[in-house]
Amino acid sequence: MRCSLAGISYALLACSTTLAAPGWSHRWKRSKGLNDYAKKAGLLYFGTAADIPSSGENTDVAYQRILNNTHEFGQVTPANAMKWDATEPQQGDFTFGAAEQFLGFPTSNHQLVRCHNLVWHSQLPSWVTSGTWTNATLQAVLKSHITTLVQHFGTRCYAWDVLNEALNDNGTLRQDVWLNTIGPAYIPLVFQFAEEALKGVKGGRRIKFYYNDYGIENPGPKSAAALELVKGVKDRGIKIDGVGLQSHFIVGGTPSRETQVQNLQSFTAAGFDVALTELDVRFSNVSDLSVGGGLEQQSQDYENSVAACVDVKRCVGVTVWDFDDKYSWIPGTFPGQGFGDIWWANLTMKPAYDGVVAALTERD
Ligand code: 9MR
Repeated sequence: MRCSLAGISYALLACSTTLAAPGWSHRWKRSKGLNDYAKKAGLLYFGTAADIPSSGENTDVAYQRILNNTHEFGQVTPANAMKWDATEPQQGDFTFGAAEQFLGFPTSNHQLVRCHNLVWHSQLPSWVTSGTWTNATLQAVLKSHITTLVQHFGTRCYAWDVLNEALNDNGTLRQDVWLNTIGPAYIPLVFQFAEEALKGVKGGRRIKFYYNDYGIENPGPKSAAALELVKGVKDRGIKIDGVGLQSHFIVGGTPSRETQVQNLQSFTAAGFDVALTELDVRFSNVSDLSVGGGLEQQSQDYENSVAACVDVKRCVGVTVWDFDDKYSWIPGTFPGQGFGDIWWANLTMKPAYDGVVAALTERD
């Protein structure tokens, strides 16, 4: 089948063959959702990122209805609201308004929150990237930021992505302000600062600390380097609980279920939890969805990824990086690519939604 797309509503017409596939007509009658199926399959949650409050999602009633439906999502991740530029735009001037707005609903709704993130090379305010730092002054900046955020949000965070994307694709450490100023020692240090901050958080030891990265879903140099990185922290006796595999995939280019299982097990065998933290499967050419294999292949790619998590004992959950195309980060970052989510922009489900359900209900 070929879906030539000029826009979303046209996409639905063009792809009606697939949308009429078995399962589609029953979706409206379902009382259960992805989080229900995930828990039944042994996962802790099925979750999504949401870009509240900056994207307009918070005023989109139809979007909110799905986001807040705990049958679908038992976990949420703030796509931007807790990042450094949002939380410490000026040195020592902490602003939690956006993050608090994000947290409003999940808190009352008992959805777990994967807090994202404490240390990253991107979305840093210019006072960090253009500052004149010594090793000691930059360590003090890191310690202040990490301590303040960990203690402010406390156990409202089920988990923290303490460190995000510290590796290059070849497995070497990424050159950024942290590495260039402090050296590789910054890595155990940021986890140490996060652990020390827990002394000020009642019940804080239960907050899970993660290293989170993309391109580590296949065995290879980057995945091996991520394993060494997390082992290096753990071997120093510093708290680190898990590895987040972002899982930003391309239709037809997604690693197989077996490959993902084998790769996930390399981390769990070393004593780490794992989670798929930012899953999406994008089309490389939005004007021709047959490239890569079409909607059926996208569904299969989602199914393989979620099934891999179900297959691995310490894979705790799967988070999609927003659930519908309307708010996807993909077209902005990869022009001409997109439609990577499990709902279309008009909030109807794609075959990919059924792929996720199939993975979660395989053993029923
Ligand atoms: O979804 C986020 C998008 O709104 C931001 O513009 C972008 C800036 O880098 O970050 C996106 O989220 C990223 C996440 O924090 C880390 N992994 C990759 C995600 C997609 O770029």
